Amino acid sequence: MRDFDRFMRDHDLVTRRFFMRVGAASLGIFGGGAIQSWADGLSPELNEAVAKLESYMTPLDKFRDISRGSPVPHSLSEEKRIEVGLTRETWRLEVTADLDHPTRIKQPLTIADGTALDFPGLMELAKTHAVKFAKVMTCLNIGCPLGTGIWEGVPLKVVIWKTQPIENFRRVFYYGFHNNEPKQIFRSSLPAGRVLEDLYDLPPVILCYKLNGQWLSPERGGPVRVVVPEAYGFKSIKWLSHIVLTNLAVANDTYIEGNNDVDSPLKTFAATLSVPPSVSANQRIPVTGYAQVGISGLKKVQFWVCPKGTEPTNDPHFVTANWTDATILPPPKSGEWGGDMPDSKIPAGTLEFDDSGLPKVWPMRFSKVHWATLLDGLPVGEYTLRSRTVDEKGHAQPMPRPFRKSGHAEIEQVGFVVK
Ligand SMILES: Nc1nc2c(c(=O)[nH]1)N[C@H]1C(S)=C(S)[C@@H](COP(=O)(O)O)O[C@H]1N2
Ligand SMILES: [Mo]
Repeated sequence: MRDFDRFMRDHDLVTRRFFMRVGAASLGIFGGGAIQSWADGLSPELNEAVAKLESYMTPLDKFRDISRGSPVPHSLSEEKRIEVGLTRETWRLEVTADLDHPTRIKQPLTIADGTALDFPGLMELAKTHAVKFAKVMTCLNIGCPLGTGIWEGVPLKVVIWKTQPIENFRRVFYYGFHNNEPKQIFRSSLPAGRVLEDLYDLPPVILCYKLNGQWLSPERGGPVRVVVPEAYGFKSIKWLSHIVLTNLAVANDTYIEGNNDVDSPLKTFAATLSVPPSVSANQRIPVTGYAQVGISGLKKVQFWVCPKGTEPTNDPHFVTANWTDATILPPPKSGEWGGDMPDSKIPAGTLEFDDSGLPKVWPMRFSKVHWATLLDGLPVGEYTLRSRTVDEKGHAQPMPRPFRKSGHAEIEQVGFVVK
């Protein structure tokens, strides 16, 4: 479908525009140019592998699902979902003070006194406050991302201000429908400061009701879920029903019980998507992959090939290895973003995209990129290919983020054979 020549031509256009944009934006934290010389790095032999890459945005039915509950809330019948408030017509959100560590609020939003927020109320707020941003959803406990999309919602702070908090407000915790069984509650939390202000130029924490331009499905947590741009998936609570304002000063996420670092932001790492398992001697080898762009940004994706078993033993992170830069692919052209978005285009008004639907900075944080490279031909033997990232500050993976329970950031390795 998208042949190499067209791809190169499109890239050429995009890159020239990008050098200008990135130049203008280079004073921003993440504006530094991460674009490599695409034309130098890519050869026609990569055509097939690059053409086969997944679309940038994930089609809605390709998102992977991490859902607790018995039964899982999105498996309930339509009738039952209507009954328990999991449809846009019946959804209600309560915002109250924590009974144990109460925040003083003037106007709790409760079902009992008819003040709970309903979906039309949320849409009314959306008229003036809606935001959209790109984000890759990743589970802290799983290596690979679950899906990338444009998440749309109303900033959580807008709803919190409606309760008129007065004092003793240090944290927000929140949970969703849990089959009315306290044991099934899956709760997450954030400092009040993160919710009330968009720290470090982050997009706001949102009450999300659309993904890739379509109503949020029951599988993705609809009608409304929280989405926290810089966090792992467990902060983005699905089937949202309750927000609790508390004076508690520490995290109280359910995920703590799994020994997870619940304050940990999304990490940067690279992985391969296609490596031919077996090739002929001296034949060049096309390789493609993706990189997740976490809080520390992404400057480079690098690879290293060595004969199997010849790694240095005194260098666990392969700092001294002969790493070579791969080519980071440019953003898709308008109309080629995928993800079941109308016309395959980025919805108008998405944060960090310009009026023509191009990203202002590339790579984008909390998102992903694809990369590609063509390995030189090799003699017969077994080999190990490794890929890693170098972040915006020049730190190579996995440092300074090597702890598994703060999110996956390993150097990936894959084996292949030359025959
Ligand atoms: N209510 C509720 N929200 C939840 C979960 C859950 O089990 N219940 N799982 C969380 C976890 S651990 C992850 S990684 C993400 C996954 O989002 P997804 O299922 O849309 O891919 O949802 C989060 N939100
Ligand atoms: Mo997760």
